[in-house]
Amino acid sequence: MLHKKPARYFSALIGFVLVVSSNVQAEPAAPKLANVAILATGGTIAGTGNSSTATVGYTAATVGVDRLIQAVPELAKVAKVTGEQVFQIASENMSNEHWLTLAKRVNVLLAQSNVDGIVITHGTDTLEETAYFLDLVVKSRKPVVVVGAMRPSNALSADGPMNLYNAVLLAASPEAVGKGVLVSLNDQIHAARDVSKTNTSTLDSFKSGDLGMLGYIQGNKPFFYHVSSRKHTVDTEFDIANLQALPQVDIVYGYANMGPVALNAFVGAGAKGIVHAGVGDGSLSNKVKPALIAARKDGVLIVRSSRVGQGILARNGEANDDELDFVVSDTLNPQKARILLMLAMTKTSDSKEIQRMFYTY
Ligand code: DAS
Repeated sequence: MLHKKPARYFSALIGFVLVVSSNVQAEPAAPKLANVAILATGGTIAGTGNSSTATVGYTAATVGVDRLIQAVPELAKVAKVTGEQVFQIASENMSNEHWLTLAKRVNVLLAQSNVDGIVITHGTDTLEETAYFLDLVVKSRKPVVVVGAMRPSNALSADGPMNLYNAVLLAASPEAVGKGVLVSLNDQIHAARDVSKTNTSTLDSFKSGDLGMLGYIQGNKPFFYHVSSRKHTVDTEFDIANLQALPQVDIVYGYANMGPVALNAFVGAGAKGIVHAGVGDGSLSNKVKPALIAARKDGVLIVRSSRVGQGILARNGEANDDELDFVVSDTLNPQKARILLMLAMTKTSDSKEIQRMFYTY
């Protein structure tokens, strides 16, 4: 009888183990984190003030990319990040050469299978310009997010750490793939084409005006409500891979009593294109119009834009663009019209072709 008992107990034990093991769920494997490369260029997000309440009059571009990353250990929960100090400048000093270097580096990294997205930390002063330039020349659908801060890194309630966290989270998210270059500050997601810095110092400075932002970042997730209707990244005709320089394009600012001096100085200094940031719907004063016509006759490309900042610049509205052979900027502000005109001129000098580009990007 005894020898039968062990067999009975043994089969019961086997049964028990089988029941338990079938109910024990294997720990779900931790989700694979995306690889996000952080390219640092300087700016306030890397700035320091001489006190925690100094939100103006601080020094930009003093904190290196490794310290920016160390300051936000939570980044490790949303992505596997690497850091690279591409520049360390206040962004008012950003140049065409910086843009070409940065864009080429971005395209090299995005072509690598071990890079899933890129975050660029940047000063806020020209952030919208760098973002739009990249929007036109990055040749990948992988997310590229440009981020800055309105307060220096050591300020009370500095916005940089959370902006950086959100930017990395966004760059690591599948929802951001194929959306073009994005700008994220203040829990918001903006398209590079339409966002501008609209306030000299407040946290909500970056806005997309009438055309609207794309969405929010909330509770560690991006929420998109719109997509840009204009072509960008892999769908553009621009390629800077072998470009060593961009054509010289300058902006003349419109105001009451404006004269032709600035315009003539730019043309005299070799500008190949002029963006006229006119009053209202791009109106041309009687003092400036002859100089613009003369510049056009000398082969300088002229784009009529507006200092107003919102709205469509109507072709043949305030000037007979067909007769004058001018281009209009559509809804691009002057600083972004300059960027598109520079890239357009790497492809053609035909004003009708360039006008098509302003209605495409
Ligand atoms: N000088 C500003 C710049 O680097 C500081 C900033 O706002 O980022 O753009």
